[in-house]
Amino acid sequence: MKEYQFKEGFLWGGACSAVQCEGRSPEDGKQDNIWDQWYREDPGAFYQGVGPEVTSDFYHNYEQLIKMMRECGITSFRTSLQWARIISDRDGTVNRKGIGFYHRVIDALLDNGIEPILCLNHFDMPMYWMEKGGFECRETVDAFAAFARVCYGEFSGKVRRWVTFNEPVITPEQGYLYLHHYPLVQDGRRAAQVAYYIQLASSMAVEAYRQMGCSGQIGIVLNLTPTYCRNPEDERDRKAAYAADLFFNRSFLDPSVKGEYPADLVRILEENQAVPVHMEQELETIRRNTVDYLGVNYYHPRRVVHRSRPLESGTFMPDRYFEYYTPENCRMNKSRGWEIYEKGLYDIGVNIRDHYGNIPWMVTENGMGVQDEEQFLNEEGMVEDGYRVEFIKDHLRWLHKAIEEGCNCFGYHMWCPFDSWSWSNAYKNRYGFIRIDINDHARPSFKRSAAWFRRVSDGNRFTD
Ligand code: IFM
Repeated sequence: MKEYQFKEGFLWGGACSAVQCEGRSPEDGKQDNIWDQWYREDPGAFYQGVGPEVTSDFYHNYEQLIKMMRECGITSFRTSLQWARIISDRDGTVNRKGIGFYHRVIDALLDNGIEPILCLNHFDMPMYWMEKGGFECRETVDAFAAFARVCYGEFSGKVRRWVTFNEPVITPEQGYLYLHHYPLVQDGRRAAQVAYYIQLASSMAVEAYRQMGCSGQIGIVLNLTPTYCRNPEDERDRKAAYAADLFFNRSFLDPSVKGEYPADLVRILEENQAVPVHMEQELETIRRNTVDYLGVNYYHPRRVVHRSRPLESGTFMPDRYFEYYTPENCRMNKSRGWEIYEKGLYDIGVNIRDHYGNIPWMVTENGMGVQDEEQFLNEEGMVEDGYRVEFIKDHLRWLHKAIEEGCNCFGYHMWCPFDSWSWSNAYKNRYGFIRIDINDHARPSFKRSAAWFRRVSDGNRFTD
């Protein structure tokens, strides 16, 4: 039997986002965000027509869920602050009731011995800014920095770890290229502008944190997806992987950690007349305001090969430079259609160690979404999710090896401690240690994996 021991103080916990757990709950004056709007326009776009109305009902049920999370061994929890719950309009009017809700959540977390980690943006653009163009509009960037200041002013006395954006690449990628998120646009140039303004907004939020003299740490959460090419002997395949890495990993990793965009990414954007509108002073803000730490969301690798024929597309798409392929015999999480490749986590750690100054980082999301979990209910009504325990162990082994080899990882968070709503997939895939019955939100229940995670967290170790 092998024992995997983690260092004292290693963070064991979980993450969710405001929209995915709170429910719309507009009774405190929350304004609509893009998810509320999209659901109103097209409920059929959401799995089984389930929209953001109720989600896990955390807004009403947070005390119970927080207590249950602690019982699962969760000692730190990341959620996000909904911009549209805290700020009511484009004039920046602060909604005291929204602020009050987040104070109550933070206090409940602290009372239960859970460290809160707050994220300022998790895909939840308020409609009052979307109407102006969202992150295509420079004014939105200033408004985001102002929102960040309000949040630090209110909560930084209680919260020591902050995150500017969760998975910032998702907005340009899914909202402006691949038609999976609102506003469902396909335009490479607009995507590049949105990506640049989100990076600027993140850097300005870091700047504000330091200007206000907050004494904790501020980071960014990136969904780093290690990119592997089919044939490393083939230069065309290596180039394909290099380009995909530039678009989907380094577009935020380099400016956030090094303060600079990769020269080759800039060259590709120039070749495609897709360089965003920018000012020298903004680039200076990005240069000067790099993050204190990095959050890494890891689910699956990216497998690419060189293009066999040119992409036929009216607009500039990153896919001009590569094609996807699925290796034979790879293991898949069939519910999600995502490859399971645990070593990717180790490769990420080594890359951060060797190319990004070994900046402190933590796994901010990892997890296994499983469809139709009802089939695993035992006679007592508990989900027997041994597959989840195996999934986590397989990833932790590689993480442990990375740490033994000098990688500076300080924590591991699961997505998500309780079942949560997932964008257009709604409640299709379940991730939690705690099951949410969407017909009876008041009766969440533990899955088998909950007790296992509690033992890992209590002992700071697990055994094979
Ligand atoms: O639900 C999402 C989350 O919002 C961001 N990371 C991946 C999760 C699972 O798909």
